[in-house]
Amino acid sequence: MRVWSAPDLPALPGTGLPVRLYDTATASPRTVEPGPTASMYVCGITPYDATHLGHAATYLAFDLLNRAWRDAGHGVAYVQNVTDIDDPLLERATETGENWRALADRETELFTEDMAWLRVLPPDRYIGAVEAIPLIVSLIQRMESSVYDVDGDLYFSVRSDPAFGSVAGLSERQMHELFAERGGDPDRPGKKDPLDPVVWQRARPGEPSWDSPFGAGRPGWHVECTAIAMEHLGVPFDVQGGGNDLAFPHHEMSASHAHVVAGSFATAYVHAGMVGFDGEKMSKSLGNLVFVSKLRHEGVEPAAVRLALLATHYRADREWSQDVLTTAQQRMERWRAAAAAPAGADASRLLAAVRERLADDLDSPGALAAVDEWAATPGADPDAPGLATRVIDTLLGISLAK
Ligand code: 5CA
Ligand code: ZN
Repeated sequence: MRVWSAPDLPALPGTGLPVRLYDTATASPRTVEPGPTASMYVCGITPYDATHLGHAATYLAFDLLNRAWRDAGHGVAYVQNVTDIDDPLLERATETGENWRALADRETELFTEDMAWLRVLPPDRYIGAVEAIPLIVSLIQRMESSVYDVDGDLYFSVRSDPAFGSVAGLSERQMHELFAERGGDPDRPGKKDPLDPVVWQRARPGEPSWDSPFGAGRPGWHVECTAIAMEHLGVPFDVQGGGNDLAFPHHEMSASHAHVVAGSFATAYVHAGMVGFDGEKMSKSLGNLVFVSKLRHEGVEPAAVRLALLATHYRADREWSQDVLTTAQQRMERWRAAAAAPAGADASRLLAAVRERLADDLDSPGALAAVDEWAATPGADPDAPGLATRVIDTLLGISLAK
């Protein structure tokens, strides 16, 4: 897939701190200690509708991590997928009469434009499920005795992985509820365990399919991310990321698929909170979406959208509203005024404070408060506005230039 262009990262003096992240699997904050190259896999979109502010918030969270790791002196190997073949995409294409491939291409293109507009650092590898089918097929072959056939569909036996359940840490009851809610088929007769997910779905009439040693069909969802992450990062890699709606079943299943062939998957599982609107999770099925492209076309500044989303900690569920945006716009004007002044308060203290806040589980509200304080403090240092502008740009991705 074609990736979007990277924003500039102005150089900063010194280096950032090791980053502590809250890991869902251990239910605790821990310092992830990557090697020279930190590696992260962030689940990409299912391209059947435009990027909404919930998607944007999740990708911004991992953009902060990417920036913090680079600032700490690491290279970053960043892989993202596009789920360009899956039930919701085919259902939408059928509803609207559009070709599924055309729909996926159009929405993927829109997403990349939205990400570039928001100054999100692009992944190094941006891989569609369809182009990954050969990888997925060979992974399923390596899963051997963990995979079984139900009327031509291949399922993964969750009980073949002794570590199954270790990512999301949920009770059996919670797992059953979420599996049914999020695309699973617990009641299908012939399955060994109600939680077993499909890894290869045989061809259905009217649906696209690809040849494989298991017959014509298409890949399951979880195995897509396992295959792409294993091929393009190798295991273990440092961080598996996404919104908290992916912890179970998606990240649990993806990890289990990898466990049975390679013994490991990600070192830490990091999850962003859900963005809501009108009191509900922003979701395609609820139809309560605020699209990034709509704000973009209305002439809203990307810096204000970033600032609005970063004003809340990435792990917190939150509500989007016009007020949240207005508050961010006012804040940005205060920052702009301070950055345009001929002199200001010592910005090396600001740099240290922003680094310290980001290293603490990407505490963006704390980092923003440090900028507020800098902007409100008078000072005589002529280098301060320039350095502060670079700190805000490189570490927070917010360009104060109009
Ligand atoms: N293609 C799969 C992942 S492999 C998928 O979940 N696609 S998605 O388009 O539904 O979501 C893309 C990303 O946005 C996921 O990380 C998801 O957790 C996140 N996301 C979806 N809705 C919201 C929301 N309302 N708030 C925050 N993040 C969200
Ligand atoms: Zn995924």
